[in-house]
Amino acid sequence: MSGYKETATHDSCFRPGSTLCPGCMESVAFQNLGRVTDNGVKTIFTIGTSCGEVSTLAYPNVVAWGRGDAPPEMFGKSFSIIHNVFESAPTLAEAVRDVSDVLTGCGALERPVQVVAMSGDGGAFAIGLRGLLHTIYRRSRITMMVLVNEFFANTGFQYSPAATPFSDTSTTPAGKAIPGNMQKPLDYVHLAMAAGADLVAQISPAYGKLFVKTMEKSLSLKGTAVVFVPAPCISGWKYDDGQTLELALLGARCGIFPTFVWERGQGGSVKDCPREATERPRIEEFLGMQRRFAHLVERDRETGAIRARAGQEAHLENLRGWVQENVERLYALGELKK
Ligand SMILES: Cc1ncc(C[n+]2csc(CCOP(=O)(O)OP(=O)(O)O)c2C)c(N)n1
Ligand code: SF4
Repeated sequence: MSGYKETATHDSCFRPGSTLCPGCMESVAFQNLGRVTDNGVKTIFTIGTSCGEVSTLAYPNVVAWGRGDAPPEMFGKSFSIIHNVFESAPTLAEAVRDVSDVLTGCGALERPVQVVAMSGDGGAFAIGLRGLLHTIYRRSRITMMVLVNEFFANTGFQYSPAATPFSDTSTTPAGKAIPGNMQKPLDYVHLAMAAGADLVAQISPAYGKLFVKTMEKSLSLKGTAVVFVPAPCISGWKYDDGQTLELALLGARCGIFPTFVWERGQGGSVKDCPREATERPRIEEFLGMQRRFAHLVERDRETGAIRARAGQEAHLENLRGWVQENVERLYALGELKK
């Protein structure tokens, strides 16, 4: 594995020209992953329909992938990216892995390749959950990166099973009838561990070094690695320009999506998010920056502090309870070795 500084000098295969919203966290994830995969091994990506796909690969108008001027004969620099239906990125990656291993085995391919599947959380946790779990269960040697923006974003910000409780989505509209999304998020970290992944992480590219290190480790494994990437979405979370990284760090530190890295056989840990609620930033700070929670919290005109709106106190307390449960569960999962 190369050091962070060295990786920063690699050629990213994600380049200018995408139509992702300015400030979308997905472009930061793609930039970093693009550099990590410039490691001398041919890369094959599969990408399910999602913002990350429709905004980077709408041939011939938008093609935001490509690595420098490397000629095709530079096998280690080359990569392929296969667009597929939105629920099937892991299944297709598994098929690519099997075919390429056979081709390498019989000498038709010069060297082994690395395979990375990418999808949104709607694709991974709703329609594609069965495919994702079976690919992990079969221990396929792929890295899966799930971009968790908590919506089906590119089709109109519908609720996904990763949506934070009480968030306003187009299918759980906050109003008189309901206070936004009333489901607790799916425990996807635990599911990936239970299905048999060798590495499971929840990490934002806002933690640059750890993100790169986790991706490098994922690519080096013999089994399945699953990296969940919390992805603040400026259009759906509705925050001001320039706040993407701040929200990514705050969301991790206050316990909404704590940073967590776990390896089978070694266990894991939660980073930068203390178990005690009093030692973490208040969740109100995170909620108050986003208009998807505007029905839940407001800024006190006198003190400037973010607080529950009148009548929403019980919902905020309920959310606080889920956050504590979430943090404690990840601490407990970190203790598991297998
Ligand atoms: C079988 C099927 N149903 C519906 C769609 C329409 N569709 C395309 S992408 C998408 C949502 C993708 O959501 P997610 O995976 O979370 O990615 P995001 O758009 O949030 O990046 C939907 C519903 C489709 N392409 N195929
Ligand atoms: S809608 Fe959200 S996830 Fe999609 S490109 Fe815009 S910021 Fe990114």
